[in-house]
This record gives sequence, C-alpha cells and structure tokens, in this order.
Amino acid sequence: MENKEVTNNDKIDQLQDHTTDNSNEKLTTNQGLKINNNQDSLKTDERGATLLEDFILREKITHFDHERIPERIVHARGSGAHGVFKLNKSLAKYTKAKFLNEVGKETPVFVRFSTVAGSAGSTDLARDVRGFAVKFYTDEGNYDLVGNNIPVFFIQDAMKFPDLVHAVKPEPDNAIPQAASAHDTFWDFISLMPESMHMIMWAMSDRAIPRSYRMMEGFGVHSFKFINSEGAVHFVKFHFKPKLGVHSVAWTEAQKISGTDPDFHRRDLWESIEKGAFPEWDFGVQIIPEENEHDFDFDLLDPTKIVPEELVPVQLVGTLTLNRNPDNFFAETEQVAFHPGHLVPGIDFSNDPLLQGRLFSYTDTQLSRLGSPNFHEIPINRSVNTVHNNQRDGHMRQQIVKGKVSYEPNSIGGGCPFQAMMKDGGFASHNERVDGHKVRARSESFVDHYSQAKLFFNSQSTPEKEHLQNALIFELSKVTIPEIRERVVGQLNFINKELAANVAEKLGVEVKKLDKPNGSIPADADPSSLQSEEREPSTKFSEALSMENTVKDTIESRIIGFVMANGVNTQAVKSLKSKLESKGAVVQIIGTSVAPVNADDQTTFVPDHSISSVASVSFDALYICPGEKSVEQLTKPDIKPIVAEFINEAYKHCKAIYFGKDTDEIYKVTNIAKKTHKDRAIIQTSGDNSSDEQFISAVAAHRVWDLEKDRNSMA
Ligand code: HDE
Repeated sequence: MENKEVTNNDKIDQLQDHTTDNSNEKLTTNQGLKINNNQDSLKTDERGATLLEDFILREKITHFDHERIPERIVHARGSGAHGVFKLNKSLAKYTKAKFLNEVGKETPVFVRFSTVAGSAGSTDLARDVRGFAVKFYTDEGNYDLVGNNIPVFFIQDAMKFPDLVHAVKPEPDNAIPQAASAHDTFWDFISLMPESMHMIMWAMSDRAIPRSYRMMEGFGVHSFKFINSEGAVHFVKFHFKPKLGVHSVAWTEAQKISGTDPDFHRRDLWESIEKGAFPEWDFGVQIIPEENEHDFDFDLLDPTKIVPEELVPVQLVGTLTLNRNPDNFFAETEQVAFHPGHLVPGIDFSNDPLLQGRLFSYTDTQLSRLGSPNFHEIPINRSVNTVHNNQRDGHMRQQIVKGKVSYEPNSIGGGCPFQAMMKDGGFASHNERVDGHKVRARSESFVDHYSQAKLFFNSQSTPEKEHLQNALIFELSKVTIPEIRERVVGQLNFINKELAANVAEKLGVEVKKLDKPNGSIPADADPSSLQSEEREPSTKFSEALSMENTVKDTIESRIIGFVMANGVNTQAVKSLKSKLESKGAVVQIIGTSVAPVNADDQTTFVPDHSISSVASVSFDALYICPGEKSVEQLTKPDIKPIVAEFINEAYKHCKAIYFGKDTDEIYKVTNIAKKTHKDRAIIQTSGDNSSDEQFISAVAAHRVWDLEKDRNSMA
C-alpha cells in the first residue's frame, strides 16, 4: 500500500467534510425516510383541515423556525475563507510555537473579515473598523489571532467595552441608525473618552472604508508574549500586510456602493478566490525583549498605542494565502468561533487590560450564540490535533468516547488521558512573578491620550488629512446636540489646532478649551496632574501610517470597465484586454444593454453589465473603447446623459479613465472636457503602446487623490 504522509490540510478535509452532495439522491426526512410528496400537507380532504399527525410537515417547519442563531453582538456582518499560512523565516529564537519554527511549514487557516457595528445584513461599506480574525489549525491545537484592520482600539480597559458598543449601536429608543457611528450616542461617549482619540483618527481615516478585504492590513492590536524553549520572554505585536497594498474607496463612493452593491466586499472576496486570484498577506512581527518593556514613552500594555515601526521594525516571516471559499456560509462562516484564548505553547497573553477582559467574553458569547459547550465539535471549529479529555455530555454532543472513565486520576482507564509534560507540548502559562496590590484603577502610564493621535494625523498625506477632516465633519453634522459637537472639537484641539478649527467652522461651533481630559482617570488622582495635552510624540512621523506609501505597482484583480456599443473596434478591445489580463486585472464589459455587442468585424462581446443598471463605483478604472459606430451609439440623446454620468462619477472618484482612439465625442460630453489642470490618470490616446502603459500605471496607483479637488471642481 502506498505510504502517503497525512498533512494538516488532509486532516482538515476529513474533519470538516460533513458536506452532503444531493445530486441524484431522493428527498428524505431527517430520519432518512424517503418523502413521496413535498408539495402538500396531510389533510382530512383536499379542502379539509391539516392533520396534527403530519410529522413530515411538522419536522420541516420546526427546523425552519429554528434556522437562525443569534448574530454576533459585534462583528455580526462578515465573510470568510479557507487558506494556508506558510512560514518563511523561523521564529524559534523567540517562540516554541511549532507552526512558527520550521521554515516551509504550512498550517491550514480559516479567516473571517467583518464590520463591527452593523447587523448581519448590513452594508459592507459602512465607515467602521474591520475584524481580521485568523484561526490557525496547528499541530498543537487551534491558535486564534482575533485582530482588526486598525492597530489600536477605542478603549484601554474591558470594563468600558459594553459602554462603547452600546454607544455605537443603533440608539435604543428607535433603533436608528444601522451600521453607522454618525449619531449622538457614539459621539457623546467619544467626547467623554479622550483615550479613544487615537483610534478616532484611524476610524475617520479612509482605513475605515477599504476597497477590499484583500487590501487591508491586519493587526493583533494587543502586545502578546512569545516564550521560547528556554523560557525567555519577548513581547510581540502581530501584523498582516496585504501584497496588493492598502487601498480605500472615497466616502461618496462608499455611500453609493452601499446602495448598488451592499455585498461589495463579500462578493469581491468570493469572486477573487473563485477566479484563482488568491488574496495574500505577508505576516510580520515586531519583537521586543522583555527587559526593554519600559523603554518607550508609552505603555506596551496600552491597546490605544502602536509601537512605531521606526522604533521596532516589522520582520516579515510568513505568508497568509486564502485559496478556498466555504462550501456553506452558515456552517462555516457563521458558526466559526474565534477566541483570543485559543493559544498554543510558545504564545501567551500580556497584561493588557483589554485583552484580559476579552479572554472571558469569547467563550461566553459562543455559549449564547452556538448554544452549547460543545461548539468546538462543529467541523469548522475542530482542532486537527485530536481532542482527549474527560469533559462529557451537554447539548448536541458529537464525540462518542468509549469506556467507563471520565475522571482523572483514574486507574480503571490506565490513568488516561495523561497530562502532557512541557517537553511533550503541554501548555504551561508563562511563569511570571506577580507582586502587587489589588486595585480597581488604571496605570498612570496609560494617561497620554493625544501624542499618538498627533503622530497618526501628522503622518498622513494632504488628501488623507482632508478625508479625515471631512469624515469628522460628516459624522458630527449628524450629531444633533451642540454640546457634544463642541466637546469633540475640544478633544480634536488637543491633537491638531487647524483640524479642530476647520471642523468647528463647518459645524458652527467654537473651539473651546476643555478643562480636563475626562474619562479614564484613576478615581482618586488629581486630574490636572494627568493632563496630557501638551505631550508631543517622540516619533514625529511614521511612513507606515500613510496609505500613500503603500504598494502601487500591481493591477492584479483590479476591475476595469470597458464601455462599448455595437461597432466597437475589436482589435483595440482585444489588445488592451489581453495586456490587462496578463497582469492579473479583471476586464468587465459594459454595454448599452446586456444584449451581445456586435463589433466592427465578426466578433461579438457579451456584456457583463448594462450601463443603465450598474454604477461606475463598481469599477477601479474605465476604458472608453474606440470604434466610430460605438461612439455614435454612446452619444445618442437617450443614452448620452447616462454615459456622461457614469464617466463623471468615475472622474470624481479619482479613477483612471482611458479614452480610446477617436472617442472625442464621448470625452466632450463629460465634465473632464472642462478641466484646465494636468491629470496623469486621464489618458487620451492615439492607440499606441505608451498610452496603454500609462493607463496601467495609473490603475496600479489606485487613485489620484491629490487631484480630487481639481476633479471635483469640474463637476
Ligand atoms: Fe472582540 N468580540 N471584543 N475585539 N472581536 C467578539 O465574539 C470583545 C476587541 C474581534 O469573525 C465577540 O464570537 C470584548 C478588540 C473580532 O467571529 C465578543 C472586547 C479586537 C471579532 C467580543 C473586545 C476585537 C470579535 C462577538 C473588549 C481587536 C469577530 C462574537 C474587552 C483586537 C470574530 C464573538 C469573528 C468578536 C468581545 C475587543 C476583535 C462579544 C469584550 C480590541 C475580529 O465575544
């Protein structure tokens, strides 16, 4: 017999393969009884009452009535995928976690991305933090890294989490608004919580409206600990950096996408994986020896702080690739249960008080959502390392443990299952010396709330600063209570005076000096001594914080809309299409209807969309295809305004637009014709290679955010 090594991927397939293929099968009840009529209930007569005896109807309806489980209280809206994590550089020096030791080691993963505030059916494009939760199915048990796309958090202590979430969720009296932070209660809370100001800078930046889940960073947020085989401790911060770069959409675009395609991110992830354009991230770590814990002007345990990459560089050590869509959304994406407390030997918690609180919450929430302490037996949650313990029974128990023994120590079962020695992979918490008083208080080292907010703001490019400012104006304009607006402006004033003044002007409030940063001050401290408004960040500027400095040399998986009508020039379409596709871009044809487009030779192109039923927000760039007849069709009076609006909107959203040869008549009907400034992403061609290349690099650069004002002034 062939002796084939069983990989973890094979094990995942076995464990998780509870899939059913219904093809060529007869319909049955849940007891396996074949059903002979699935159309009608059992009645006393054709027109008579239904009989209680109808066990088939009752089974079907009862099951249906219980199809929903409670959605996640936060992060309800999400999408997931399977994949693999590959280690490229050993971290054995720092951690004994086996999946981080052996170069080339591949560990299966399941990743779920999410928004935080909205319900399961809410739009993907809400202005919100994104969850980035990774379950590593390691040989030593499941390790969950339950992070976000923003490296800090709103609050410093778990005690405030329910308050934060209550504040951002729909208001309790009328349940408005859905999936939005732009309302009174959120900003009321924020205005009284200066510790949230660093996170607010991130959440109001374009990071909160990503172009794609595939174009977001991921962060573990808290400091964790690595423990090596000698027991030495290093603090560690986890990072995922997308190979496609970090890109966002414009806020006006996000709002429109929410209407035209609320599943934009879900669809994007699904389709990319289906097409084989597998999303990839570099996995990186920032490592700080335990003895250097206090070397920084912030506290490593404070989750409202980053460790600037200038101080501790990110070492890239692995690759995360998502390569398989779930077979069933509910069974996998909905039932996957993450928990920061799912650890493996070699990784441990720090004393970050937010992380410590999370350690309680996640099991508790699984009990309420999945309804049983046996949630670990659901295929998606199973460990590839088989589970052996004396836990038993409970709702929906799947495992059938043989024998009489369910206690330890025992002699009847030969003492099994045994405790594992550390050398055999037994987990032992880091043996940390603890010496202190029992207090309900916060460390003074947590009290600097503004300096890293300044660092973030100062590190943004001019367009990014403007977007952040506009986001604040948008959000605060929805706040109806003037005092709240004023208090937020007062907080912003501690970060940047110009930002505060600009926001204040648009809100019609004054910049008032707040007496004291409120909120997280130890109860018996003198608040004035803890004010941090004048503190400047020791790192003044960090390149890594600006999306301006992200990857801009790939067009992989960008969606390019080809606008055409009958008579389009086949040769031009085919040539650009193959160039773009050879670089991994996706070309979608936009016709005047979905009827096949007859080109200027015998070719026909089948449109993916009709221009009247799609908006340009669904594309990264446009090609206005050449062809005399096509141009004629697209400028006919009935369709001309639609074409113009379609292109104008792409123009406003700073996208690359390529006008093919002799498409001047279309160009003229757009606002672009009015432009007086130079614009590197508007390409008009004579059809040569250099304009193709110019277009490709404009697409790779994502958007010309620096020209946004010029472009919008043409609207
Ligand atoms: Fe969570 N969080 N969280 N959180 N969180 C949940 O667990 C909680 C926090 C994060 O795709 C819940 O299974 C508390 C920080 C993600 O399934 C719940 C506190 C970060 C996900 C919960 C925090 C996160 C959750 C809801 C403060 C970034 C979605 C459903 C002490 C590092 C995981 C669930 C998925 C989900 C509690 C703070 C990330 C209620 C109490 C900080 C990505 O247990």
